[in-house]
Amino acid sequence: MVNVVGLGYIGLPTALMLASHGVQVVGTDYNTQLVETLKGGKTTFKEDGLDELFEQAVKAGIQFSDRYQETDLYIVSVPTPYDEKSKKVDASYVEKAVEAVLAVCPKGATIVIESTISPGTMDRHVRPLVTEKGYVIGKDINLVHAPERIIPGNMVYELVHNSRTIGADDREIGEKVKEVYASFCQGEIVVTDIRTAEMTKVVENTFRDINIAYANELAKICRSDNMDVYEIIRIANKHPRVNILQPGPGVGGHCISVDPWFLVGDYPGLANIILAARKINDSMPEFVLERVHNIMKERGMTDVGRVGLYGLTYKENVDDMRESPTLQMLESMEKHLCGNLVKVYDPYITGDIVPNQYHDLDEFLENIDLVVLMVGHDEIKQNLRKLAGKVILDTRGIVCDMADTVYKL
Ligand code: SAJ
Repeated sequence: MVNVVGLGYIGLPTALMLASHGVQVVGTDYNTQLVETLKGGKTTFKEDGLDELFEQAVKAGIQFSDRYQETDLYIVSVPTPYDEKSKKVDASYVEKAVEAVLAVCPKGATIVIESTISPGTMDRHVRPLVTEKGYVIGKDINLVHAPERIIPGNMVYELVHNSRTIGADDREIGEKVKEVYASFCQGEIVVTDIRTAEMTKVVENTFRDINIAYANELAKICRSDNMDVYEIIRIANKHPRVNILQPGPGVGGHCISVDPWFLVGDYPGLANIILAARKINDSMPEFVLERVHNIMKERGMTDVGRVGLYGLTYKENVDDMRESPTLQMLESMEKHLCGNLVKVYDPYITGDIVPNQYHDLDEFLENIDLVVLMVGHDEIKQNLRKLAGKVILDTRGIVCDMADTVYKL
């Protein structure tokens, strides 16, 4: 039996996937409300294919509990934020989860950490917890790091088809854990050591952050000299060895905007491009705000209350608002004392999160003159005609219209 600890964005789909492929699974989370929701037959976030997977897993007998189970294999998937001050990984959730597991697990158990951790986290934060209990690592308890790679919006597909990394002290244990993942994973599963697995995961997300920062810097350069950054990236990407990502209003989510900080925190003075990229991406919400200000000035608009932000989530077609550029922009607006005036709408956010939030696209559009497209949800892509007559600031490059009412980043 596998006890999956932490039933969030990664733990839940992983638990469901294992269960629906014949593995006996108990999913544990200390959030009793979340466990009750799952027991009541409902998933806790929206994701393509997740409800279907949930149904299959329930049929296969998955169980949910707020208790840690006594078993021989644990998969820990809890948040790893970064410490605001030191920029280093905040491993406290991982530590608490491992402590809870160690309190119940039998000797010989394997603890797999799936959460993203910076290189050396296992050595500094996890191994001491095991040895303090008097256990010998590799004999009484085995430690493994198997970072996930799935992208929100396409998680279910990627769980099955992506390649995976398994980091283990001991090759044999690595191979055993590989077998468990191979129950559903059709991609290549590479077995390596723990530190390599830790570093590889952080390196992957940092690569994407740097690439997006390059696109964002190009957007600023092109804006300053009246060039079309989208057209330039489109043409440059026809080169067989060039693949520049897209500029946007900032980098959100709990991965790409967080993981590079681990390297900055752990290797100050060495992580220079990485730090610069973080700063560029973090500057984007303020850059969009400046664009709004300039467009309003150019068009003689004075009422911030007629400005609407479309999209609250950190990216398209997900309901996740963590580190969302829109929320960062609203924070900036608050500093300029206009944060509570602007109107906001997102089809994925049903609760009331910010002031002047609408829950109907038509009603939202009726009440604004300038719409800032912060997120390219399919909903707006399918309803672009509804924007007729509005001034549009498109931060996602989704509007092809060349009218003089359409502004790009
Ligand atoms: N973004 C851009 N321009 C782009 C692509 C993305 O501005 O061209 C923005 C998005 O709008 C969003 C942010 O970047 O705000 C991050 O979104 P994302 O879709 O690039 O990535 P995440 O954070 O949803 O998921 C990433 C993925 N990592 C990589 O692609 C290297 C995923 O595979 C990881 O599993 C995930 O992080 C994670 O959990 O670590």
